[in-house]
Amino acid sequence: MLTPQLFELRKLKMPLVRPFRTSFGTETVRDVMVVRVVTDHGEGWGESAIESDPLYLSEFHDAADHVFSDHLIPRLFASGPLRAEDVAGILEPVKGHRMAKSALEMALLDVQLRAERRSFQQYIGGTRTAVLVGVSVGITDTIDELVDVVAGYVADGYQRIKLKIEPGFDIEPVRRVREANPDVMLQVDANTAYSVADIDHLAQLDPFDLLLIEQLFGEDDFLGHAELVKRISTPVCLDEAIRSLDHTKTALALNAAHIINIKPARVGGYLAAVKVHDFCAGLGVPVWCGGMLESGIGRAANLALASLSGFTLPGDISATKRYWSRDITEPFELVDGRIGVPTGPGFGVTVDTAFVEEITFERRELRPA
Ligand code: OSB
Ligand code: MG
Repeated sequence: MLTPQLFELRKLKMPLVRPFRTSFGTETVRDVMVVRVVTDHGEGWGESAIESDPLYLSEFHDAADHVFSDHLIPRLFASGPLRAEDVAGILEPVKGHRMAKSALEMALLDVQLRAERRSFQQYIGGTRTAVLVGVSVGITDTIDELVDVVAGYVADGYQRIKLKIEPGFDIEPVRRVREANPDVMLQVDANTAYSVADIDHLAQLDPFDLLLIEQLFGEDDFLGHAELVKRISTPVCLDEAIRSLDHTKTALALNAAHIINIKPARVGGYLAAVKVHDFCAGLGVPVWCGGMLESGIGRAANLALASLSGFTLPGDISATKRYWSRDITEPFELVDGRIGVPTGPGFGVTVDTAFVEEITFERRELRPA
């Protein structure tokens, strides 16, 4: 059992090596929110994956500041000695805020597994030593630029490319990238930028042999996606819609998706993510691990998660140099299109605390009242 003594919340400024443009905005410098917990059994790190603005999902940094200090962390302090497995239940009375909850559970899982000298991969029963990964490519000013950027990633060894699309940047970019890369595994992600009125237009993507199309419509539009499934031959995948195991069950019961993108933070944590994986595996539904442009902390955990056998499609878990010129942990490298799964205790990475201190622009400490 662990007794948390201190939660330290930090926001870090991390410049991306290349601006990342999606249908909801462009990021050039990412504000990364990390949590360090100190307990009677040592300390651990978690990452929230929350964005600065509520443009991907409703959670955003200023709201997280408030919910961490006034609602979530006080409940953990008040609960008495706990295990990481108890966190979701303790925080359950607080509605939503799943990414914030995930960061806290993650930090405590890290402590607990380090104390037990077990890796997160061992704990969840992941089997692969390295996982096949892809790269998520942002919208560019011109299609020529997109083709060049994709060529660079293919030259790096990525076998799966995801293109961000939006109205006005969809069929032609996909056509050109497919022509230049006939054998690459190709998929697209709209981050909710379309509506059911666009289905006939989007069906023009069918000839390009896409692995999947991700979240075309609104996060709550299960019926719209079910309509899409009927009218398009490309497999349909959901991202923003999948905020819990219940959302997953709903999506699959309504035939609103063939494939599920599992983002641990979005479903409330890594333990919930394993449950979504298990449920999908039981139905033979393919899943893959999404990414939130995480630092090495989140990426380490995502690699272990993606080593579970049901993750049959490549994840958005790219090598460090695709995101950062310098990360806050040791870097991850791509070898033959794969990245090795960390094997050390906890999430298996060492946080460079001096560098973290250098790039911190906000730091708060929360202690028991
Ligand atoms: O929709 O998958 C998404 C990044 C931020 C928010 C949403 C998404 C993404 C990505 C990045 O596509 C994937 C990655 O981390 O490599
Ligand atoms: Mg997505």
